[in-house]
Amino acid sequence: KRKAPSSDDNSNADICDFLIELSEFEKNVNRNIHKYNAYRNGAAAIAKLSTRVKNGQEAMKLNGVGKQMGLKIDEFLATGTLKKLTKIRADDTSKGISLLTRVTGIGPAKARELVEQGIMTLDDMRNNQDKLNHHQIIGLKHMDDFELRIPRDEIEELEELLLKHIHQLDSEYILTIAGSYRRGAKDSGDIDGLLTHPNYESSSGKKPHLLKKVVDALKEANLVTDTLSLGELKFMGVCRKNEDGHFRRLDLRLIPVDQFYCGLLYFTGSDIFNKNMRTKALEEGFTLNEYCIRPMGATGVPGESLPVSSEEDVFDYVGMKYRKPSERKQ
Ligand code: DCP
Ligand code: MG
Ligand code: MN
Repeated sequence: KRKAPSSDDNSNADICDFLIELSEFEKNVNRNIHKYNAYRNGAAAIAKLSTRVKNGQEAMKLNGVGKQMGLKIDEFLATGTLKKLTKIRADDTSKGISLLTRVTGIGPAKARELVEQGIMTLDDMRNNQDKLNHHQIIGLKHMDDFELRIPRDEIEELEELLLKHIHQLDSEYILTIAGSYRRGAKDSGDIDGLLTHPNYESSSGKKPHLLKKVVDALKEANLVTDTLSLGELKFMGVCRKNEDGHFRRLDLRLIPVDQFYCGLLYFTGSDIFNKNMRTKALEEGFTLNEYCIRPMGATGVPGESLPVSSEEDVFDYVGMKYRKPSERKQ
């Protein structure tokens, strides 16, 4: 599950926290993605301030904070709470949906469906596993572990172990751990592994065995303990460094070599950085995604993918100065 951005070490952490709580409510209970984004953008704008917000009026000067949010900030500053949140927190349906969506594999729709059948607690779920699919059962089983952050040094150890077993299989595989880890984070929510192989190009057609072989070998080595889903190009599952370790969420993506650097750029993130870079690319007449970068023709139809042999190449095309992974927060 994607975690809400951490709001600690900012002078308006309490305000950001209540905005994030409202955003989660909009996403999970109301399924209103616009309001979800609005609250998140508001929280992000306020988190950047270096001084304490004095009132709603002041907050409304920020891009992303509107009248309604300004009024809520005033109520919060005056009373220390928010009537709307108090109500949400006391509502059984909201409480149930918020709890159930913490399980990986359970989205807002499934959570509501379960809550409407009277399944409101984790124990209710444990007693009704016939209503869950394999992904959801594993998500429930490891919920506590999956909510823990993964320390950087553990990912370093796992990287070495994964590489060892993958190279025993075929020394030509290339594995890179992307995501927040590659950006230098001190801890991560999950492990995002990118896998490629010099013999595998986007023109060479499907090579389904390339990923499955790796997953099978990692299972054999007891590093991978569960599969949540496995496609030709994407594995979502669970790994563990040894029998005493926590269970960790591991994603592996198989990427053709010629698309590797666009994939690496995308899966290194952050998501906000990606959004900004895509916007810049569009302004410069390119369309950029996790696979390739293409020039936009005059008719708005993208042309052939451009050759890319490093992340720097993509920065060059879109006219941005290269930024190291650690400089890609936004
Ligand atoms: N990504 C994106 N847009 C999304 C989801 C993901 O651009 N909506 C990209 C950028 C992310 C990367 O994929 O950095 C990996 O996704 P994660 O959800 O694993 O995010 P992070 O690795 O950045 O953070 P975390 O430590 O929470 O895993
Ligand atoms: Mg990640
Ligand atoms: Mn991930």
